[in-house]
Amino acid sequence: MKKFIFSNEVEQALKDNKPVVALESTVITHGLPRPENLETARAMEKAVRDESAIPATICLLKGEIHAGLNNDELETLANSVKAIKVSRRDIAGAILKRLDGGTTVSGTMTIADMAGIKVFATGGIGGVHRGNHMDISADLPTLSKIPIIVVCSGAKSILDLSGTREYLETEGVPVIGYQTDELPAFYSPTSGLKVDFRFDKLKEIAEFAKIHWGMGLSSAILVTVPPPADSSLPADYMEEMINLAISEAGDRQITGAATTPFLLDRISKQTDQRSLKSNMDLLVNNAHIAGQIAVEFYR
Ligand code: PSU
Ligand code: MN
Repeated sequence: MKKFIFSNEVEQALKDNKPVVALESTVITHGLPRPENLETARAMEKAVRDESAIPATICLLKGEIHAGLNNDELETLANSVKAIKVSRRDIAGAILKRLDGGTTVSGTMTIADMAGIKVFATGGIGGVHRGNHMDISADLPTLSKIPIIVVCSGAKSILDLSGTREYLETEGVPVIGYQTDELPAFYSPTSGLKVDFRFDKLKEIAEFAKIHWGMGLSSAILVTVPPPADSSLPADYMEEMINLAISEAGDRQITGAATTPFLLDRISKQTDQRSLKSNMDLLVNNAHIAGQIAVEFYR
């Protein structure tokens, strides 16, 4: 296995058993437009630091795996027009072909696990797509295999949320609500679906993970956090916007890995960028919560 390139502070924190939070990078390369992508990536790193944890943004640069980026590297990634979207199946190919890559939730979890990181923040996980039920994100089977706390705002409402919820149940991935009884639907705090357990204190979430993994269970723990109230959007309005975008994707025959980035871009345009603002705010909020959970976990 090729060695990773760690930032100095990530390497030191891992050695000293200090709290580290992994951050994904598909959101930087494919999920957000420029320049908001770099702005958000920096804001997420700052949010983790504000909670006294160390951010480890994970990506590939010229075929080398990075965990923790300096300013120049983050900028290079954010401006890389040729960066590919790297899910777990793509890591070896990106190494061999010396590519730049933004890692998805499944790609980031795979690398974070090799590095020994236990907490990870993202916006939303991939899931079961509507319409094509064979289009299931690699994020889901990866969540069933890798023991890491994944802090997110649920899965995007562009997905079949109840199908996604069922998949997580089948695969034994606990779905926790932080201060909510309901699975958030990314831009909206509500989805009509229940979480498995609600916890109001982050300390309880860290304890939950220790008990779960202490029994030898090796799945991830999905911690879902509602989007911040001041920029969240009503579920029925978003449903309308999403249906529009999905029908356009169908007309244009967008499929496979291109589907999620296409839908996000369309929805942002249709909502006058209100969905973009909501997306950015919830990413930063989730990074704060993940930083606090990491601190609790390593206490
Ligand atoms: N959710 C977002 N923005 C994103 C993604 C999800 O708000 O950019 C990315 C994540 O990296 C996730 C990936 O892992 O999309 C899922 O892609 P797919 O559906 O092709 O598996
Ligand atoms: Mn897919």
